[in-house]
Amino acid sequence: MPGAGVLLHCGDRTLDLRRPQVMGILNATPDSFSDGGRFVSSDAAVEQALRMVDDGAAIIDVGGESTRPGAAAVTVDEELQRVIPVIEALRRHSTVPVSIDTSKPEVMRAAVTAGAGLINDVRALREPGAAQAAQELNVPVCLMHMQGEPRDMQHSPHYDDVVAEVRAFLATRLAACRAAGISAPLLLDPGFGFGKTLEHNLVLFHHLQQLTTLGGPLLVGVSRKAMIGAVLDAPVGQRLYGSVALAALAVWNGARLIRVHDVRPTVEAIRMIEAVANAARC
Ligand code: PT1
Repeated sequence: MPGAGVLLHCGDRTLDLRRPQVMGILNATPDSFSDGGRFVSSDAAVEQALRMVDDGAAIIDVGGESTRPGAAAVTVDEELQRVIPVIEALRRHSTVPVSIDTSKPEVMRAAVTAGAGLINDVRALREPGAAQAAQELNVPVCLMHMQGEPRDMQHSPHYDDVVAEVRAFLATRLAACRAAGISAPLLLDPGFGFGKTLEHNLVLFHHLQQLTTLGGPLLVGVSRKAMIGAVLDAPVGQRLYGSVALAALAVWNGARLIRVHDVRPTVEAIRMIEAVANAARC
């Protein structure tokens, strides 16, 4: 279980990455929390978040833009309308740290003002104004690798050496963020499923440890993804055991934060990995 173990200060709340932890996924999109119409129900979203906290999630990741393969872009206003009420309600009902899953500087600013303490950006602060917003907001940021854009990223992913290229991308973005004056902690994420074939994902996972030496704690998100569906020939509703297996393997190989839908089973698997990792010869 290699990798960087640190206490992350997320605004007024703390995320203890001295132990591997689970990030609970909260999709603030109408397909997830609709009251039958076009609006996200904050009540239903907060209820699910509180359940994830009870199950052991150390942070809740709120997202209003779907970044699944084929997903269309959303406007700033739409994204704000989805995530801000959920963040505000979550802040009222819990002391858990909140992460905002966005690439838009306007959403980063409004979300951190509403109480989010970490920025999770699948575009690694490459959108115009995003790096400056993150620098000013001074909260930890997760930088993720993606080839292409969600709409077309799975059309023809190509790498000469996926491990070397993802590693170099993360190193370059880390250096660019430091050069832009960002001094808050930076997490790094290989971006499983983001412009990668099944083989790319498996090779990247096999060599995950090579990303632990870049200098930032590693975040891994594989929960219910197509790579599990492809190996198991299973629809999205039958990917729990595959997801938990990969979460455990990721932690064993140095990941510090695992982004998941199914919090309780993942927390239990991680606690067992931790017990073995910490065992001393006697
Ligand atoms: C992730 C991630 C994310 N994934 C971070 N943020 C999604 N830091 C959203 C599929 O192949 O891994 N890391 N935010 C969800 N996106 C996807 C992508 C969902 C691919 C599913 C797939 O099935």
